[in-house]
Amino acid sequence: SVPKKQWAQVVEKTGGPVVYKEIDVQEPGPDEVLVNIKYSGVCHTDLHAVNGDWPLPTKLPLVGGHEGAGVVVAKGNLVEDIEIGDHAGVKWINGSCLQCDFCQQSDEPLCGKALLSGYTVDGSFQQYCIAKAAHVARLHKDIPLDAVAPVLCAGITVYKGLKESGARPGQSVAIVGAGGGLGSLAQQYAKAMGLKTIAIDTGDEKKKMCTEQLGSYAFVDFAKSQNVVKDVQAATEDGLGPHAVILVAVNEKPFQQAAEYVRPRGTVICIGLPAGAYLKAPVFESVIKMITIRGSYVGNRKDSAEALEFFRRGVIKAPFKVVGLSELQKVYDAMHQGQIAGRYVVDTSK
Ligand code: 8ID
Ligand code: ZN
Repeated sequence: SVPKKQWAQVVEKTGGPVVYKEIDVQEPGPDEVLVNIKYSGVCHTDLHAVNGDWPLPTKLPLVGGHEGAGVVVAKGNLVEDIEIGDHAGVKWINGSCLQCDFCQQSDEPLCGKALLSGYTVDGSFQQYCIAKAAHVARLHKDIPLDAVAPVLCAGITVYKGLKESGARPGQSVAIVGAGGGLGSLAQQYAKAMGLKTIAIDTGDEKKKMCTEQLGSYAFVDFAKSQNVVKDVQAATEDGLGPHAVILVAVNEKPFQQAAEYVRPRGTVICIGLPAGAYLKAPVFESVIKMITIRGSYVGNRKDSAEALEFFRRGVIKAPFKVVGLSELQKVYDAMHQGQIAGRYVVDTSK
């Protein structure tokens, strides 16, 4: 049976810190499910939410988290296609109207009424989380709930971004911010899609992870390199630059550089959301190289199911570390310092 009280990490004021405390368990509405979250990944978006980095206010008090994997324990009376006991994932898109132009074309992330887990509605840094049944990710029971958690945002987002890039098997993709959560999964999805990856990030731990564990054939250390643009181009076979660039760094600088090193006809995909940042590209080179620069925002329900299926097949393996939910603030501190290689996952029972 579902308890009345539960442990959660609560943002009481923008800027933090998060407060670990007991709060009430909510009841699902008619079109909602209640998921007993077992594990949740910690995304840099959660830290942006704590810090109020973006021009979009969060609810307050707020329970963050949007990579929540667990078990359905209650459901509303309109929910027919998911059963109590099923495994489910709470994603960034908690719900959407399902009626607007965008929802009708399965661009649900663009829905003006989209509910955002851990941002405009309470998310997965609690033991019992509500999500709209239409959007909750269905997880096969043979999928481990700890390892799959990061796929629920990071995996879906980079898989979608790679599709949006139009890169084809055999081509090369630069992953900028490769040592972080999204970046580590991006290398695995790219590899599974037959792409070659150049990892860009900093430090020996991330270099080792990217080249020895995640399959990148080259690593450019942005802090050590004298000229990132030249080094990235030099890392491609013919020196003309990668066919696509996936920007998942939390820093404005690489958003200013990517158009310079991407290959002619290439595509720059912007995913990272550094506070107050602007895109900048030289008009001359952008025009004569015929480059494309586009934004990519999570994924729709089908992208999500596809990204999860790659994971279920065992072709996506990215490192993660598990700590108790009670230790979330420590994870944020390490993330702020750029010290996390891969992803942290919190165990809501501790
Ligand atoms: O749908 C979306 N567009 C979406 C979905 C999910 C997350 C966007 N995001 C955004 C987050 O809000 C965040 O801004 O993507 C960004 C990356 O999230 P993350 O992967 O969870 O962050 P992380 O684990 O902290 O990794 C960031 C990496 O960037 C590197 C850091 O060293 C770190 O490994 N980095 C930085 I900061 N500056 C860099 C630079 N100049 C850099 N790497 C290369 N060059
Ligand atoms: Zn996220």
